[in-house]
Amino acid sequence: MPSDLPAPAPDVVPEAVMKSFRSELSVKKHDVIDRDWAGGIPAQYGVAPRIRIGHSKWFNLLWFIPIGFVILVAAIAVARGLRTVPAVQDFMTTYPGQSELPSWAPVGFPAWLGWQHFLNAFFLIFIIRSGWQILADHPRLYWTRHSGPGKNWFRMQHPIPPNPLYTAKEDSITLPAGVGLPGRRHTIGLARWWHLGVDTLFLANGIIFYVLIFSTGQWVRLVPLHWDVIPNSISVAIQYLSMNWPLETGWTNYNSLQLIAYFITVFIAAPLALITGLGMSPALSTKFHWVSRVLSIQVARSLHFFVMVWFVVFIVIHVTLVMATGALQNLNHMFAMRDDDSWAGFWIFAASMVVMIVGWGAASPATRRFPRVIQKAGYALIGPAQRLFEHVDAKPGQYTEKDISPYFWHNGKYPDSDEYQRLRDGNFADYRLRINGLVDNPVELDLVTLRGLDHHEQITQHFCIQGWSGVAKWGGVSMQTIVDLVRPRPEAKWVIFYSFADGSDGGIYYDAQPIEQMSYDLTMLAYDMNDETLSYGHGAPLRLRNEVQLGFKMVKWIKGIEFVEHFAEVGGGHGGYNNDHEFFGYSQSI
Ligand SMILES: Nc1nc2c(c(=O)[nH]1)N[C@H]1C(S)=C(S)[C@@H](COP(=O)(O)O)O[C@H]1N2
Ligand SMILES: [Mo]
Repeated sequence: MPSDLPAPAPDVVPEAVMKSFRSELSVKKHDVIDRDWAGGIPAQYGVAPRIRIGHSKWFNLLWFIPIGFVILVAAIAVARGLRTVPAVQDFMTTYPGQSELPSWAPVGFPAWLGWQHFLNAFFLIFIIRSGWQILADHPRLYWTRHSGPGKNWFRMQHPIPPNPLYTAKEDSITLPAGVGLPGRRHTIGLARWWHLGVDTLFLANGIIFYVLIFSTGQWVRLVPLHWDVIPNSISVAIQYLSMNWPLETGWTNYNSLQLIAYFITVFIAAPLALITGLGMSPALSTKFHWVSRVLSIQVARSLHFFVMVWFVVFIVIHVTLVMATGALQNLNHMFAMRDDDSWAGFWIFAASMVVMIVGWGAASPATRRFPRVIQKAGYALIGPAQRLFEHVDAKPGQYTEKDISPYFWHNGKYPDSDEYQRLRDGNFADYRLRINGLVDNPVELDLVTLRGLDHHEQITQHFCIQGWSGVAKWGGVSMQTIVDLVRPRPEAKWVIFYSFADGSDGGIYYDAQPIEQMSYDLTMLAYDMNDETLSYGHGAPLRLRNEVQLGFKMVKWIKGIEFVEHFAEVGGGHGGYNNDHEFFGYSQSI
């Protein structure tokens, strides 16, 4: 208890009620990711990616390698055959592969375009790899917000086991450090800083790109302006596949297939990445309920995955064709801003490749050596947006009885202390919720008293940081009721929730939340779930709900609430157990 607190009148408040749970927090310092990472979580590799066909058949995507090869060989044979057909030859003469540009269209590429092209590629390395790491933390995709057994259409993991207390954390899989960023298992906290942090740079680069292409006329080379791009692109496809390639004229005008690929990348895939990314935000989904009813987090997440697939396939084909269709000339165009066969572009390209390879190789080891730096840098970049979205009060956000999910994942580390076991054995008759800190009326409340307070109910959607979701009905007490009861002092700015359960690494689980959010419509302490008493697995006897935040902030098995000036004075000082131990962040509206 901070010493500057005026002591409460001893005859009114027993000493024990003012006792803080802070002494039970871990003060371990985690400044590297080493063997003990996340409670010594062992590596687990899951299974090769597979997609569901029909009801319950699964297709291993590795089959695409031989199948794709056979299809390619067959397509080449077909294309070569087609080119001997007179009608096809006529068609290809009429549509040689290019749409005409307006006379004012710019020729060649300005230097800013070269820089933006490089930065774009550089940022994508980190965005895609950290995206894979995030996917590996919940290696399943769904089309419905009810992410339960039988609902996934994609998985890199075995079917969900029948064990009712199986957790999403147990379900996470390992990625090698050179593939995922930062690699290993359950490193989603750091992966998100990379993903969201570099996203802001990618977005800024993209906005500058849009402004510049539209103000310089370069846009005209990226947008199909005439319907003839369609027959022209078919013509180009036949030319590529028949191994008799079109004339390279990239300096003045792209071929139609190239144009369509660039158009999709710049004007469809990139904006869709942003929109579907934001579609996974708990705060925005709750606020823009009418959007998320249709485009649920899981639709957003699945589409986000397809955007990634598009980018990866695009990059592979793009780089292959750049190299195969006159590499020196093509590299001169984009890296040296000249249209000749000199080696100038190649050397600038080679230097940029060195930067990318070093960046690729260094990112994971550096993250594991300096995770706090990544946490800080990530927060500096995306934190402003995360804080901004926290202010959208979660109204209207509610669902109806028929939206309730049949399966609701469990997560976290279950309580195993004798103290908790004794309370549970006694049906929580001896349970007391201790609320203290910077309040005028510190209290201890038993469950009978809690159930006697104004009843609050809400049907809301849960967003776990790992990516699964579920809708449940929560019954309990609005946090506003608690605030009215204990009367926080003006200095109280943060509210700490303490659990009976330890975190993965020892020391009790806790989380800090801003006091404003305690007055939000959908912030509550729940003792019931789906009209039944809250189960052991879901946090009995009491858990937090705050629907503008991600799931890890909703402490289960709550034993105490403390109002404080700032979370920096509590535990490891980062605003929550997972922030202290697993490098998560404290504002988790996205
Ligand atoms: N005490 C405690 N509370 C916790 C956790 C935990 O590990 N310990 N995990 C959190 C996470 S990551 C999520 S997603 C939700 C999961 O709640 P559920 O098990 O009811 O689905 O609880 C949160 N509350
Ligand atoms: Mo979570």
